[in-house]
Amino acid sequence: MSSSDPTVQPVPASVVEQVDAADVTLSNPKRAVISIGSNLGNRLETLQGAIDALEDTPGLRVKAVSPVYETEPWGVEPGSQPSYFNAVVLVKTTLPPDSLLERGHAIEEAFERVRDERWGPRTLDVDIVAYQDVVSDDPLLTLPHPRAHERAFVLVPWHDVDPEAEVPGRGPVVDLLAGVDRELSLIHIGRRLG
Ligand code: A4P
Ligand code: MG
Repeated sequence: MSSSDPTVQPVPASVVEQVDAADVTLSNPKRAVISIGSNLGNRLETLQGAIDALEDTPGLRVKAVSPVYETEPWGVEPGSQPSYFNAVVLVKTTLPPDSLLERGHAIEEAFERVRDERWGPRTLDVDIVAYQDVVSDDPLLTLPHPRAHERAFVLVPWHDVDPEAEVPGRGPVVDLLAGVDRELSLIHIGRRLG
């Protein structure tokens, strides 16, 4: 990674602690699925930076990166926001779910994401789509992500990198895909990151 990379940042002390604590389980990493999205600034560069930052996370290995798709903003008035670039990243990690979320937030902050409105435009959104088979309705970290099963911009790239994937408690991604509106102008922009 180059020294000008904006993702170079100290790993939070709490994350380092968690990794140290998890040391004995390093041989037993957990699978997690992460969705990354950007609809402000240089979207492709931001997604690449997010992947680099994930790769630089202690206790985390990036196993696969999906193709990038250009997608219409979900949940807002059509035409009111720029389109998104979205991708899905499969990782293996010894970080527990809350530390993974914390790391995701730190990566968002490295890209100067401002949280002012829900579903507002953002330089970077990092969502934990799934963590092993964990099902939790904790509002701080709901697993699987409560809207992942109805979002083409998550299901399509996820299926690309893992055709056998299942959303815990919801069923196979391939079946869920049949029920989503693919019209979300999912444009495969023909770039591979990673
Ligand atoms: N949180 C709970 N569960 C999770 C999880 N599984 N992963 C909490 C990540 N965060 C989770 O999120 C608000 C809070 O959700 C976090 O503090 C965390 O504790 P946020 O990122 O601060 O705010 P947000 O993203 O605006 O809200 P929200 O409800 O998480 O929105 P989504 O579901 O993330 O949707 N359209 C397209 N085409 N592509 C996109 O990527 N993304 C969104 C954001 C909307 N429309 C989009 C896209
Ligand atoms: Mg989010």
